[in-house]
Amino acid sequence: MSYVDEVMQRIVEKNPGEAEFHQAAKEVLESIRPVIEAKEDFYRKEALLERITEPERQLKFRVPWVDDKGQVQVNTGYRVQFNSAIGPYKGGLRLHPSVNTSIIKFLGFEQIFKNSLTGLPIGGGKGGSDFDPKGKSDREVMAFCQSFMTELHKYIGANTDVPAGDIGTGAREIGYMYGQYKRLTGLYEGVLTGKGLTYGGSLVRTEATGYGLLYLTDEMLKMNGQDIAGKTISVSGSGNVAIYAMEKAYQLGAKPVTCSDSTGWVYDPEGIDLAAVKEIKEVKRARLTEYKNYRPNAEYHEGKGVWTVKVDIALPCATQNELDLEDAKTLVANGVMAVAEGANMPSTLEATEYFQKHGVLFAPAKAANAGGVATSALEMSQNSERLSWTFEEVDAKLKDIMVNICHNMADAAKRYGFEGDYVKGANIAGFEKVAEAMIAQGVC
Ligand code: NDP
Ligand code: 2IT
Repeated sequence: MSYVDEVMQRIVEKNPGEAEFHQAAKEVLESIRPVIEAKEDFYRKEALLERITEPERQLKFRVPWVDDKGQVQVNTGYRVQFNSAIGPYKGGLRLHPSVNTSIIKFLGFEQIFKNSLTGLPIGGGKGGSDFDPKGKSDREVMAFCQSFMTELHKYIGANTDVPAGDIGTGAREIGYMYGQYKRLTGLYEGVLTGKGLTYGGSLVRTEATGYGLLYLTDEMLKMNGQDIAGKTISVSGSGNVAIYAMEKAYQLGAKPVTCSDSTGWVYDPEGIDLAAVKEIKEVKRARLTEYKNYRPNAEYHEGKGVWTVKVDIALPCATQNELDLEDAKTLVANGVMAVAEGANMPSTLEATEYFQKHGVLFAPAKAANAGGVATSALEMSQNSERLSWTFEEVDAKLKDIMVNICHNMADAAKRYGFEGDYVKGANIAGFEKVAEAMIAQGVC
């Protein structure tokens, strides 16, 4: 059996029931197969694939807190420190009831290659909890965050592991966690990113993932002789990534016509009213059902459905496996020309293959959404030098990074004879740097 197949089989056996982790590992291992097979004996002897798919450390801990009724609640906290070959562990904290070991491991594994693609010195990690911030009071969220950090602070630091936001973790949660870290350690350091601007945050970090997604999409279209201006876009989600993806889409002359949350979705043929979505989601923390109050002529539907709308470009920005084979078939039948993933692993493997077989330009998550973590790394740089850069400076760096990622993924695919296969290209380019660093550092 080939080394890649052998390791894939071992991953499934050693990590039973971890479907999301298997899926993420399979995509990466299949993509880098040509790199491994070119030097199979060498990689096998180094056990490089066994090492890179085994987290350096996995933490799982109890998070007790008291709700507004005086009832004690218990959640599970996670931090997977996956790979530190090229820098301190870096990656977000997801707060969502679905969080489990498999989800945190898939996210941490993806983060290794994404962070490598940014060209910045950051390793891969991820964490979170099955705590659901939805419907909780600010005091309850603070109680949870303080308890979560009371355990987590022992394992993180500005030079060891730097968490950030993800689903359910925004500026409010990062603030509460930062305060608790500072209180417990006495350190005022860049241990978290996505901080508020008054205490070490970076301009553009809030917008970075969505803006970066559009910078990369724009460049991918240009590389293929197309222009983003005038295109219609379907977006899923209405959180941090979705909102700033829509904002940059408008700035580039495109028109987003859909967005969604876990209860329903909106189709607004005139273009999504971004100010309304910001108010509903960022200020009121409410449901998209309210969108009708702002735009009576827009359609609101319960459940799932953004991928049924005819558009030129689809940007999944909600969660993993939200776009399956049936959705891909509908999008292709409706003439979609490009898909770029704002969320992590939003397309199933079958959907991804279908897009690629049907000539759709497809930018995988680890390239397309790397702008968030890249700007987090820029926040770390500013914290280290105790200076803050202007909006224009950070935005220009972000754009540069996304354009570079776009060309690197295209070039790596071409080098191995898979021109236009950006999934292979992104995985290969991300892998090469980490593998070289791991080998140079010996058996560790
Ligand atoms: P937010 O919590 O701000 O928003 C998430 C959005 O997705 C909400 O609209 C939410 O709806 C929806 N959503 C989440 N889970 C589900 C689900 N199971 N089913 C349906 N809808 C769901 O998170 P972000 O915008 O930060 O993250 C979105 C995606 O982008 C995630 O995959 C994340 O890992 C990825 N990402 C985020 C980065 C960042 O910097 N924030 C960087 C790179 C990637 P509802 O509110 O109803 O739950
Ligand atoms: O998935 C991701 O890249 C993030 N949630 C952002 C991580 C970070 O450290 O900014």
